[in-house]
Amino acid sequence: MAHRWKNDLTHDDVTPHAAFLNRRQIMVGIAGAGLATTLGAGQARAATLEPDSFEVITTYNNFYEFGTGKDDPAKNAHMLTTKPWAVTIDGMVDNPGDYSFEDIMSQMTVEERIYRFRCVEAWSMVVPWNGFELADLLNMAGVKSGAKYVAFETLYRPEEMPGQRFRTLDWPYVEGLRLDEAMHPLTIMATGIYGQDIPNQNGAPMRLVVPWKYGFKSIKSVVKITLTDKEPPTSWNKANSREYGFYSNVNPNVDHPRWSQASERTIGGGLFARRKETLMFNGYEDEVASLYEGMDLAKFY
Ligand SMILES: Nc1nc2c(c(=O)[nH]1)N[C@H]1C(S)=C(S)[C@@H](COP(=O)(O)O)O[C@H]1N2
Ligand SMILES: [Mo]
Repeated sequence: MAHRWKNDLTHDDVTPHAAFLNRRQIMVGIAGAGLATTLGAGQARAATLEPDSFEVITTYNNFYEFGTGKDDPAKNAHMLTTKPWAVTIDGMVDNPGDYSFEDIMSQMTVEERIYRFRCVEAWSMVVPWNGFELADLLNMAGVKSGAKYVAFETLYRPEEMPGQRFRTLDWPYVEGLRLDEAMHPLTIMATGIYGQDIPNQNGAPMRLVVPWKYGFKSIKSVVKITLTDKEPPTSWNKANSREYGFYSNVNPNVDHPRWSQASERTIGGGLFARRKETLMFNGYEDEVASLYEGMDLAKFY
């Protein structure tokens, strides 16, 4: 069974990104000194991951609401106002309603999660998120028995999101998870990077992060969460169902129709960044493979 990541960090422990390199060396040092056994498995593994810089994570983005270029979100996302912000939680829940960002944050425990992040376009980075487990938010709303899926929706506000004036995608951006995927302890709602509020271009004020799935599942700037008994539509599947399925688990053995998924280009490594082999479930196989036991992963891509 998947472990719950025991992390003693709270928002008070946040590390300014300028100091992060230092701390990263400490973390690697701990692992090297053999003390990793006193940490949870996830943390021990995190200690060997090298996060990308704040600069890289916040300037190389996919956020089509602000344009399709990788540098468009960093240029345009300042137009987005994120205060006030509310998330509607509805459908098969005991306590449906509009929850303000502040109300949610007052009830959630924020911790740091250093995760691999793998885009379906075959690039990847390692990101130090701050966030809370989605399960905690869903439990706050009270999931009714019979609910099987969770649907998510991004803000629709073309005045502030210039990309929404073009029909690149059918707006608003929507995503979905099976309920057990949504409840998995690795699935988080991220509200920060490097201990800072999450920048608009990365999905402020709150975005999903599902580290074993291709990046497009990690929907940004969420305004609506709906519990349902039917598999919800998802944006990239609607745009091209042959190329993008509902599950979209990272899988080096199932190629995209137009390119291989066996390896990935690491962003932020500079000129000498080498391609690295893509890992099954993006390296989270021990934690999540049981969710898909007996499923044909080539069919349910
Ligand atoms: N609303 C919304 N969410 C989105 C996207 C988007 O265009 N719109 N792009 C997705 C894709 S393809 C990726 S790879 C990640 C990128 O997240 P990052 O820019 O924080 O690295 O966000 C995902 N979430
Ligand atoms: Mo992506």
